[in-house]
Parts: sequence; structure tokens; C-alpha cells
Amino acid sequence: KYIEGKTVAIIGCPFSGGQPKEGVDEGPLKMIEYGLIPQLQEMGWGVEFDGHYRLTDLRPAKDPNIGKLKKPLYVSRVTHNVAKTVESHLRRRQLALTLGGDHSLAMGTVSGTLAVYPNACLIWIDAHADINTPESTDSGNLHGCPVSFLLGIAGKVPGFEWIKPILKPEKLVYIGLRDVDPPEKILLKKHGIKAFSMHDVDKYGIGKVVEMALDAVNPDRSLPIHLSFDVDALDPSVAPSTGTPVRGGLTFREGHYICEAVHETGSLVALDLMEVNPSLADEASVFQTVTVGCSLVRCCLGETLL
Ligand code: HAR
Ligand code: MN
Ligand code: MN
Ligand code: MN
Repeated sequence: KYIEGKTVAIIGCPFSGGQPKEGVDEGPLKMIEYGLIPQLQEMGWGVEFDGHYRLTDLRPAKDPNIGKLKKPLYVSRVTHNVAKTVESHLRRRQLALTLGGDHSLAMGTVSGTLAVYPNACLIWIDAHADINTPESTDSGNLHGCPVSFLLGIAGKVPGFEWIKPILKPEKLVYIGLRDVDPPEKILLKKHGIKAFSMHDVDKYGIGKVVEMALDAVNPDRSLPIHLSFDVDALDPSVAPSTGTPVRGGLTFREGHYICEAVHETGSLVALDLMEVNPSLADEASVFQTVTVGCSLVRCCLGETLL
């Protein structure tokens, strides 16, 4: 009902400025190279792909740290741009698929979604909570902070004035967490944010966890859904080519189950596939990671086993 004419806009975001490792900017290029567009077309989707965004053009000549935050101006410019792009595609009733790139991009993608669908919920699949504030971050890498900016708990940071803090804590749910910093744990508790860690996946099984997650943020399954999928949520044996792998992650099927269940709601409006880094690990690992990324996207867009 939110998407008209079964069309998906692919927003290729070759961006690595939210973290220190080179190569994550090649994630979107590889996903396209591996045939994501024809795969979606074969499923009956109309695909609009404008090419990869030339985000490096936005890199400022000077970009000093703000407190601990690294490359703040670059990240703020890029994410502002991405927000406007996602917004414009959603206004045209297309599904917005953003290929990253590091997860700081979600400041942009989620802002774009909430601009069009203020009642949307956010499902965040990740090993990490990415909710550090400029105060709490240890690394200063902005890919560990997007959620705090979206919630409006990051305080005032020059350059980021454009972000409207319109994400409500009760509209956010996490699945897959297993590497959460101590100050992040405090923030999750303080704001009452629903989070299903790998412990919960073990305890309840993925079917029950997804049901509980949807019940929390989307009880009748009809509100628009933004799914932000960090490939490091998957176990490193399934998706090795990523910047901050953490063992004990989602299996291949658990990852796919989440995507299938979200598709079944019929309410997915925006999807991020983030943190694929084809420059990390050997060729076989890159193949494994990029193909699983394409496969997750297909499941979100309706691929079924039978
Ligand atoms: N929590 C750590 C930090 O703030 C590590 C974050 C790693 N983030 C990602 N995205 N890979 O989920 O730096
Ligand atoms: Mn376009
Ligand atoms: Mn992440
Ligand atoms: Mn992560």
C-alpha cells in the first residue's frame, strides 16, 4: 500500500567517512557488480538506479574533530544529502534501498523515511547498538552514533542541525546485539528501548524474537517499516568481509528469516544494507559476504523458498 507499481530505487552510497577502514565504500559497487539489479528485475520489480552517488565530492578540505567525533563535517554533509534522496524516492511511492557504506549513513536514510512517514518504525539489525553520543563514544567513529542523533540525545553538534530528532524510542527495536558499550547499555535502559540480543535469539528462537520485535513497534503490522541491516549482525562465518566482525552472530537462516518476516508485513518502505567491506578478507569471503547481502535484499523484497 505504501509502494506503488512495485518499484525500488537503489541508492548506492560508497561512503566510509564514519569509520577508519578503507574499502567499505566499495560495498555498493560490489553488490551491483554481483547482479543485484537483474536479480530484483527477475522478481518483477522495476528498478530505478541513478548510479552510485559521488559522495567524495562532498568531502570538505578541512574537517577537524569536534570533541572526539571524527570527520563530522563530511559525515553531516553526506548524510544530509542521503536524507534528501531517500525522501524524494519515498515521496514517489518507491521502496528506498540504500547500499552502504558505513552505518553512519543511517542518519540520512532514517531521517528521509521519517520525513515522509512520521509514524514509521525502525528495526535495527546489528551486532552493535550504534547509539553512542558525542560524549559517550570511545572511538569517535560516527558509524557508532547514528541512533543517538536520530533520537535527539546527541546534543548540539555543528553541521548536524539539519537532523530532526523525530525518532521516538518506542518506535525503535534492535535484533542481534552482542557488542554493546557500557554507556550504550545505560542509554538503552534509560530510554526504555526494546532490544533483542543474541541471548534472546538463543532463548526464544528467531521466529518468536521477530514476532516480539514487531509486536513492540508495529502491533498490527500496518505502520511503515524502515529496516536498517548491518551485515555484521550475521556471524563472521556467514559474512566475514566487514569492518567490525563479532563472533556469535545470526546464522544465515536467522538473518534471512528476519527479512522474510518483514516482507510478509507488506509494510516495508525503506531498507539499508550496510557495512559490506569487500577489501577485508580473501576473495572467497568477499564472494560469501556480497552474495549473502544480495540474498538478504531479495528476501526483504519478497523472495520465498517455495
Ligand atoms: N560501539 C563501538 C563504537 O562506538 C563500535 C561500533 C561499531 N559499529 C559498527 N556499526 N560497525 O554497527 O565505535
Ligand atoms: Mn532517482
Ligand atoms: Mn551498525
Ligand atoms: Mn555493527
